[in-house]
Amino acid sequence: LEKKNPTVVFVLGGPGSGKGTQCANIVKHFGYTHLSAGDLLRAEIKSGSENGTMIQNMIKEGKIVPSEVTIKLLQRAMQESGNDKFLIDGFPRNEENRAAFEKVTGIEPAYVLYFDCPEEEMERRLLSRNQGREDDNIETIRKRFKVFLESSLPVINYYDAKGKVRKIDAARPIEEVFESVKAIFGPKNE
Ligand code: UP5
Ligand code: MG
Repeated sequence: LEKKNPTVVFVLGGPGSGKGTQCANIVKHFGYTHLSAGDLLRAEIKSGSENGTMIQNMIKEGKIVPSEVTIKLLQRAMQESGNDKFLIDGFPRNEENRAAFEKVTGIEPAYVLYFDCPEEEMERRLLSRNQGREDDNIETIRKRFKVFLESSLPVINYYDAKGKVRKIDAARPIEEVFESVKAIFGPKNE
């Protein structure tokens, strides 16, 4: 029965703001399952699926993959997890993503973590990440920043108007950022 009403927290913020890093910490302390939409899309490329080439091209250009593709991957991962508490990292990235997810799943997020970080800091982090991501080059990084400002920030504003955004200053050391995250998830859950 609980699985019909899962708890979902959207984890949003610009490229390199630290979403993945902080989600890993949250998982350890608070028993959530971490679903990175970007990781699921990259796994789909590697799996050799029929959508792989399309996804790869879109990621290289910093563009947002069609909702139905991403939502299918998220739904499958939620079902396979067996959990009922999810951090959905890097999704929804535009209004269409947001509306389609609500319509298809019937799920509204409990709240939205927003990792707020200046572009120059995010750029530094991405350029020194060195994990072989095809979108971690300066040309694609600039495109990702533009898409974030134009398409993803409006989603954050939408949830902010509903009182659901928990904004965190992400331009601090990892441990300090996590202290702020813990204050939101609540010591009672630790
Ligand atoms: N780092 C982290 N925190 C730090 C801190 N406080 N101080 C110093 N360094 C810190 O961190 C990035 C780097 O910074 C790491 O080296 C880390 O050690 C260091 P990370 O935690 O990986 O940041 P994150 O916000 O997760 O950055 P990421 O690059 O994953 O964000 P994006 O939003 O750009 O990437 P994502 O994987 O979500 O999406 C990639 C692409 O997939 C998109 O551009 C898009 O093309 C596509 N996509 C869709 O189309 N639809 C979706 O729904 C999702 C993705
Ligand atoms: Mg990430």
